[in-house]
Amino acid sequence: MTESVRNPQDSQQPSDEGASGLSRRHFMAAAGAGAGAIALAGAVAGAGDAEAATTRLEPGAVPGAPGPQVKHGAALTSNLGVRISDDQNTLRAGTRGPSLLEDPFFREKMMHFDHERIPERVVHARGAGAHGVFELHTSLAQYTSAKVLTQVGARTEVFVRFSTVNGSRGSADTARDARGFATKFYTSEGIWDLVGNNIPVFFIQDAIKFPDLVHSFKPEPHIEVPQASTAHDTFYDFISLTPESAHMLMWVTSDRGIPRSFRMMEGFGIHTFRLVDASGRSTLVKFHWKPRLGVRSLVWDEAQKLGGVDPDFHRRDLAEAIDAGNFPKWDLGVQLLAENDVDKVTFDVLDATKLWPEEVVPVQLVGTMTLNRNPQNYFAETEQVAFCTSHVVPGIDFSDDPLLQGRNFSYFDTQLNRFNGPNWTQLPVNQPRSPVNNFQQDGFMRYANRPGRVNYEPNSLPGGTGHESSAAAGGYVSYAEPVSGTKIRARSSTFADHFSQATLFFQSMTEPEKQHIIQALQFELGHVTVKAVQERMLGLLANIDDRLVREVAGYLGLPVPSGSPNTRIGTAPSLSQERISKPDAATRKVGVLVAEGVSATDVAAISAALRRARVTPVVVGPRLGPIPASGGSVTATMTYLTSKSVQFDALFVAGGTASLTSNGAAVHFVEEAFMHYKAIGASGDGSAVPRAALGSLSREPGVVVAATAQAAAPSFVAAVAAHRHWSRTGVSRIS
Ligand code: HDD
Repeated sequence: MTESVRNPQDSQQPSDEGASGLSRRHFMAAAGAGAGAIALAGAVAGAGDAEAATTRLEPGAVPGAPGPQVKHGAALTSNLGVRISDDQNTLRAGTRGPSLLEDPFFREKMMHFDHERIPERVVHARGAGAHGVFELHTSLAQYTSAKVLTQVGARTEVFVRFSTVNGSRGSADTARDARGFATKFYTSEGIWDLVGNNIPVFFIQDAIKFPDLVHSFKPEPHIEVPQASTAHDTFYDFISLTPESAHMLMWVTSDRGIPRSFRMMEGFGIHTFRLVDASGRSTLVKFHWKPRLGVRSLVWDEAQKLGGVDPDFHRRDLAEAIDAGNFPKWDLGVQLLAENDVDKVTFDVLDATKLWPEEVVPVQLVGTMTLNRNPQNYFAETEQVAFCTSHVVPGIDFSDDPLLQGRNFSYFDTQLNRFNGPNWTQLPVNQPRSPVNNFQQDGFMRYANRPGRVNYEPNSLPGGTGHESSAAAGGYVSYAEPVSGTKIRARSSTFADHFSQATLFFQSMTEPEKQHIIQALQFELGHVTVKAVQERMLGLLANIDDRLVREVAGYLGLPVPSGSPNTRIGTAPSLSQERISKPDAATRKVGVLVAEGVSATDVAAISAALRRARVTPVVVGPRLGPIPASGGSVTATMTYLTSKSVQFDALFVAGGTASLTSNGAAVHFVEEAFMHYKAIGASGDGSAVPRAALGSLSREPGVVVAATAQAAAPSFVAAVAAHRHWSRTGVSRIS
């Protein structure tokens, strides 16, 4: 192809189809040709049958893995497969002359780079994902025809994406926020997306308020501040004027808003859905994910520091756990309510700001999800995965929850924005594992194209396949819900109680959990600069709990308004993560602090005891590599410079390290871990370090000291399993 250097003054600017010849059209044609093998696999095999023109992967391809269609050879090539002879220098007129516009390799590379980003998700931009499998152990055949919920023992492939809601893609994992918990089930009957959060209720009742809610919590638009934080005027202006948000506000300001790990969060489908059986009978359902590791959180000071020390804390934690074979597991639970029983509960089942207390409607566990494979390519899998609440399979249907109804529109729409067209269902991570067959065609980046002349239904010409399926043959039939009504913009009066469940939640917390909510609101409202907003927020809190509003108002230096909390609502212990989580040390990370002269025996003994409890010990030393020790040497993989206490669940100071008392960073490790209520262990003269850091407090709960590491190990592991030691008395003095 002949090319010429264009004069930059030339009025005819080089276009996409300009001088280089590497036009957009070429790329699309190339994508179509290169991908033909997968696109046609089903068509060729199944010509004339109902599976023609499917988008299934080639046999042997890793489902969801990036680019099974791209052959990666050893030689560098252009996207068109031309081998590259020099990837270090642009083509230029003489070694010191100007670059030539003709250079097709430079232009292709730069054009591609310039277009690398797709729009980040407007919410839930920052996330981490993993592949896994869901296995059903208890059939729900009595309620639904969905095979994923009825075929006991069937293993359904899943992809899960966890996320924060507020921050942009590069923000920190540990911000205070709800966490997204979205699961894509690749069922034998098509894709089912359960797009939930780690909190069982939502801020608003009607989807029409979602853009306002999101605008209010995102950075304020004039100077785009603050990032990934709700602690600012506009959010509380909106919340204080939106009393239906009171319940979710309690959850976000509780420990649930700062999880220790994605692996230690519950997940909730939130809305009421329907299970529909083969005869068309509907049962209302709420979906739950119960983590096998219990529900655990960070403390706020730690979460903030982690935002700087390790903004990737949660994403790293998930990937490392899976790499280490510590596959996180969740049990899938359902709460079932007969359609006729909706009047027997005190809340409206269509109101997403309400939960069904487990004490009222028990959760039945029906299956287990295991995440066992990390993505191979973040962009191809975690970024390109596209969830839609409207992705359901036969036997699962929607309720009339106005938030869910609005979501069913929004997710399709947002994927069009993210992928610039409707063909995102052909991306490997989004492809159903069941056959696809219809006459939709063309559009940006379509690569699985149907061969032949028939592209409509009904048809009779050769090559035209595709028939409708009855419910008995697996066709999706919507629940035949009788619907009638006056066209109206109004909410049911049964949506009006905004505070009872907020009070129920607060009252159900343990004392430390209550304190954390109070402190979180002191922090959040302490950042609000408009007094009227603070006052309105106090008015809202006054309707939740007397002590809550008193302590927050006192902190803000404002009068306590009167309210009328529903104190007779009682408690629901299932809402308290402290009450529902059993002690468990498994998969935690412990920093073992060493110095020159440390006892190698102690380091070996504590490391072995921790590993037996499935805890990962990490040796932290004054420098990396071998550290001379008494009885040999130990290897430090982190240092007092490259790590901070917040990266560990607990610390152990091995014997032979008394010299660390003069190492300010090491002493600070212990001081800070204590302030974050973490287990601290020490053996031999290593106990000098907690003494130097904590003084008389070194006898507080969760501080374990013994002559040898072997002697300290059982109590120390138990202290790690307790996760945090809230009954410490000296924490506020240190902080
Ligand atoms: Fe949403 C993303 C969860 C209400 C509109 N949402 C998104 C994700 C999760 C949730 C987990 C990220 C999915 C992923 O990892 O790709 N959203 C929820 C929950 C809600 C909720 C649990 C309340 C019960 N969302 C909600 C409403 C609307 C949206 C009311 C609009 C009417 N959500 C979106 C969106 C997003 C999204 C704009 C942004 C990126 C995306 O969809 O794929 O469409």
